[in-house]
Amino acid sequence: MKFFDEALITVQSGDGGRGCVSFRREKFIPRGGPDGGDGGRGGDVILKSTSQRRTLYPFRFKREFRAKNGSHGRGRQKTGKNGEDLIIEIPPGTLIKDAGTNALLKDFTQPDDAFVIAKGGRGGQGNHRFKSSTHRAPRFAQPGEPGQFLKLKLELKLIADVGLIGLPNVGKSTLLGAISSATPKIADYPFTTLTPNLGVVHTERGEPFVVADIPGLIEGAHNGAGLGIRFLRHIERTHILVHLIDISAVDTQNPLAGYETINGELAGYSPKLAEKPQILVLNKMDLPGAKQAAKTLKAKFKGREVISISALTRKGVDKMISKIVDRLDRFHGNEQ
Ligand SMILES: Nc1nc2c(ncn2[C@@H]2O[C@H](COP(=O)(O)OP(=O)(O)OP(=O)(O)O)[C@@H](O)[C@H]2O)c(=O)[nH]1
Ligand SMILES: [Mg+2]
Repeated sequence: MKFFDEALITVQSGDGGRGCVSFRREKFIPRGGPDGGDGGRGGDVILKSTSQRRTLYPFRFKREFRAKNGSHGRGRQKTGKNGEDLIIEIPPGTLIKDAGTNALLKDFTQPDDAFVIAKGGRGGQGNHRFKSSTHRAPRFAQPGEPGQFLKLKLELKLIADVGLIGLPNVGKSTLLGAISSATPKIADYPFTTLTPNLGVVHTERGEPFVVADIPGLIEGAHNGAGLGIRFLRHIERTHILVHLIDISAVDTQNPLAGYETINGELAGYSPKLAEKPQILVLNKMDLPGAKQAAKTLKAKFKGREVISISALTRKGVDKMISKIVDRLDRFHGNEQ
């Protein structure tokens, strides 16, 4: 199954209606003046972010979007009808780029934001507008302005505050399920998670925050190994990363190997992502031998704070949430 986080579409705003050339014809008024009405405005193409949408999946089936043209002007100074706008709904977190140049046109970081991506053409003026003392019977009118045609690339980057990273099978999805109402698939084999999951964590203090669980990373992911690193884009916008380590899978000969693999893959994807603050969390502390292994590992981290939890029994999980909230608070404090 593919997670639809990219799409190529074309949009076309409506053409303005033509202005009309017409002269009044009424009984007893032999030479009526010009009365051609203006053309209507072409419809705009509007992009709108809405929380109802979570992926770019609908764009798999529909890729061409056209707003309606304005109607032509008519006699008796009747203005043509404006073309209807076309509203395209997208999930929050979508970036809109010019498909040719890759230039960023709009970044939808919030829901319920609307943006006119292609403006409809103006309607042409009818001949009654061109009447003057020297030109009483203009036999011309303006054509409508054509609409705009654009090729767009839509790119979804989920909006989450916290990203869960780690090797496959370390318990990322179990943890997401334990702290939010999300119900990701959990199983005792690598690559259970194939697409990102989001969960909202409600805390006793402060705002709820959003956690993204992404597929596990393995060595060489940035060169395409395993599921690759394409899902890392969904944690690019997070403030902090929770680096989850399965204590029962730590190599006692080389305890930091897995941790370093993950950081190497992050760096291979983007230095900016590698520099994000990480909270280190040891999971599966309920398993036998975990305490001893944790001791060995902690010694390697040389005093760096490490939180021990069991996502399964929830032991230590509240403490971890509290640390996350502290970090997020600090982050928001720094931002101002
Ligand atoms: N004993 C124990 N088992 C756990 C704990 N957390 C997760 N597991 C088990 O570890 C296995 C993998 O858990 P997942 O949550 O699917 O791991 P993941 O990191 O999301 O894995 P991928 O999606 O494949 O990367 C499952 O069998 C879980 O039940 C824990 O704290 N203790
Ligand atoms: Mg998973």
